[in-house]
Amino acid sequence: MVVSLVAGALWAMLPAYVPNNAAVLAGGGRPIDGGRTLDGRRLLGDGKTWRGTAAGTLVGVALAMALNVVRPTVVATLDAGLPVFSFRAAVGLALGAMLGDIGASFLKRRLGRKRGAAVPGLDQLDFVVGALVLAVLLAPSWTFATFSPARLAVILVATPLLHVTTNAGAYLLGLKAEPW
Ligand code: CTP
Ligand code: MG
Ligand code: K
Repeated sequence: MVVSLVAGALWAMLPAYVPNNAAVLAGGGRPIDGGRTLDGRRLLGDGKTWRGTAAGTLVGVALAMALNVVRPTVVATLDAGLPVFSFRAAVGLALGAMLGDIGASFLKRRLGRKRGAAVPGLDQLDFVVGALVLAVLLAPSWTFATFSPARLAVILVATPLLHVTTNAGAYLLGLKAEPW
């Protein structure tokens, strides 16, 4: 029961979790804001690049399609109600996660925080909000059917924990400049 709930919630969010990590690995190159500033501060900063955003989105969508392929095998082993991703849902989750993170950087620069500065709460949930919003816009019935209140509650608790451990791991491996 609980295992099924947690498995379903995390499975549904995986295409939104992976893009940020893929962007860390693929990042670099031209920043999205092209160096532009607003009131003397960068619009987004050098941490938001075209390459990282494109790679993150592609990896997230590809992961959703791969999860659809392995789903029957997983369901046969673990009796859990795992969602099947429509292509529109996959794009909503993956691109939405990237846009949520970009939106947070826009806010951080307006608050005067430099690239890489930690803003607890915002850093851990920006991509969840972005993913859910774009998924609702692109695939409304899929999103409402998939994200039950119970699954949303699991996501709100589990995501910050997963985000903190993944980023600390990436930092220890030398893949990321800061542990958040
Ligand atoms: N990255 C990227 N494009 C994105 C998101 C991330 O290229 N859309 C890469 C960048 O190399 C970035 C790294 O992933 O430095 C880590 O991402 P994140 O922690 O989100 O960025 P920060 O560098 O911390 O910048 P910010 O303060 O704006 O969040
Ligand atoms: Mg960061
Ligand atoms: K971030």
